[in-house]
Amino acid sequence: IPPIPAVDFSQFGEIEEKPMGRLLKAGAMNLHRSWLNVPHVTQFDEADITELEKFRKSMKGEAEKRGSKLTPLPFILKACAYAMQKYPQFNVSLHPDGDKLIHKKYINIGFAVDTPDGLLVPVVRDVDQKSLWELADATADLAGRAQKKQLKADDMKGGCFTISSLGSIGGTAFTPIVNAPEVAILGVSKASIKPVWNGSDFVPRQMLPLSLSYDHRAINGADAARFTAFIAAVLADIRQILM
Ligand code: CAO
Repeated sequence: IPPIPAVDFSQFGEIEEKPMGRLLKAGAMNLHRSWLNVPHVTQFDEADITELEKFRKSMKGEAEKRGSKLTPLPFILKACAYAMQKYPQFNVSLHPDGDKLIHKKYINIGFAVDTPDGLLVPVVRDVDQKSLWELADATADLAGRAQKKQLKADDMKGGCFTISSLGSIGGTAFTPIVNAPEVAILGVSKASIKPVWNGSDFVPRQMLPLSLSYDHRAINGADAARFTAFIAAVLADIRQILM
């Protein structure tokens, strides 16, 4: 790759050099490695979370009693785990020899946590076997420990898939970088009320933007479209997980 030429910026104005921290450097290396190795494609979709949000808000009192915080994230984790069961081609890694796919029989999902020192991706284990309360508590615990620099190396290992949620910040869509050797990552942007045509009228619905980036060596575009639409459908009616 042709290197970006060095520039002496001080000739244009005052500058200050600050060393990059260990976490920032490690993150930069991982992202660069993925970016260069993985042929990325991003699939966009929207989930109608109007009913989900009504249910989540109705559980606020119960959450407070339990000392839990029920954000959309546990629901998204659960929907992704369910989609990975239905579409196991998303729960694979490419074997380094390039001849095989390694299929995983467990569903561990990482989620990106923004910290003052850089990005951390703790992993929630066996998401398919955990209740929404357990997922709410596990994500709060991991995110809290990430902020306090208290994560252990094992807390960040063994992920099969990653969720990057910028929903509490804003934006309508983005193209996340696959957390290789995983083969897909779901970006979540801020939900907003939109007019949606129901066949006879425009009705106000709360829509959650989804951006699924995937490794096109392991996953084809039609499967990515089905997988993302399936996550959207599950979030639109979370009762489907019981079926
Ligand atoms: N749309 C609208 N509102 C949302 C939302 C969404 N998609 N997702 C969360 N919110 C709301 C929450 O419901 C909460 O509001 P209430 O208190 O009224 O319920 C508020 O935003 C704050 O949520 P939170 O940030 O405390 O919790 P979270 O579970 O949504 O996210 C975490 C936790 C750790 C993922 C988040 O704090 C974080 O660090 N996000 C940044 C991740 C990141 O940097 N990704 C980029 C990586 S580079 O690819």
